[in-house]
Amino acid sequence: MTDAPIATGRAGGFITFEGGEGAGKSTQIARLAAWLRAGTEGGPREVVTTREPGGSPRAERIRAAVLSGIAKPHGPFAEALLFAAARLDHLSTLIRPSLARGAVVVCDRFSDSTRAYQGAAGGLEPETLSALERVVVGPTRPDLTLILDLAPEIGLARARQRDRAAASAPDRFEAEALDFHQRLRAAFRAIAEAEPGRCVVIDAQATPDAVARAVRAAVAARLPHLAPGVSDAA
Ligand code: T5A
Repeated sequence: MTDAPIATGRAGGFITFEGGEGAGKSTQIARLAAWLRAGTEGGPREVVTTREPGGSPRAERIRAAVLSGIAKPHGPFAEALLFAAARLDHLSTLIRPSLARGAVVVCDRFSDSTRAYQGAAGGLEPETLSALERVVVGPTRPDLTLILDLAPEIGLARARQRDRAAASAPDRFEAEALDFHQRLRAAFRAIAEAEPGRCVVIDAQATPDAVARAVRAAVAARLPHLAPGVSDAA
């Protein structure tokens, strides 16, 4: 994979969050969106927060099926195809139209998750995933990817605590063994190392406030046209 150009000339921008289970992506996306919505001298900015798998009605139906584990017996290639089908719909119905009207799109997971989960941890060859990514994602690649890096033991403990509080069971991937999650962490770090122009690794073990500051600093440095006037605003 080649490194992506930053600040592609879009008025808005496409920002993705990646990382292992319970790394704090949802928490940080809500905080970043609030900061970005503060806008610039031109007034408040449109910020679209979304997630994968899902983000559009058809893709949410695929999400429910995949995370129930229904496709697991078919293997990682079948699962990658289902994530790709969800992504196709998400891109065409939400992400591309939002970017086209100048919004900032902040997405909880994107194609790096397929590379890490179905590729590095699941065993699918990188060439297969590159081909899939080329046809599904095409030119709509993220301007910035924030990789929340955390020891999987800590992330899984956070996710389990949250699941217990919500009385819900671990999903298809949370239920995988620890070595699967260790391969994921290594895979996300490798993606960041291979594409430093697009990716920033953030230490996700710090407090939510400290992580939020690091996220805002990365956005301000990489996509300065998106930074509100006061870069450390809450
Ligand atoms: N998947 C996805 C694939 O296999 N291939 C693909 O192509 C794609 C797109 C999606 C699953 O699908 C897989 C990956 C996933 O397994 P999901 O439900 O969306 O499933 O799960 P995740 O994306 O992993 O998200 P989680 O909801 O599990 O975790 P988050 O969003 O990273 O974490 P968050 O913010 O919910 O925080 C977890 C808990 O920790 C606390 C929060 O309050 C919360 O209780 N917390 C912190 N605690 C201490 N310190 C901090 N800094 C904290 N930040 C948050």
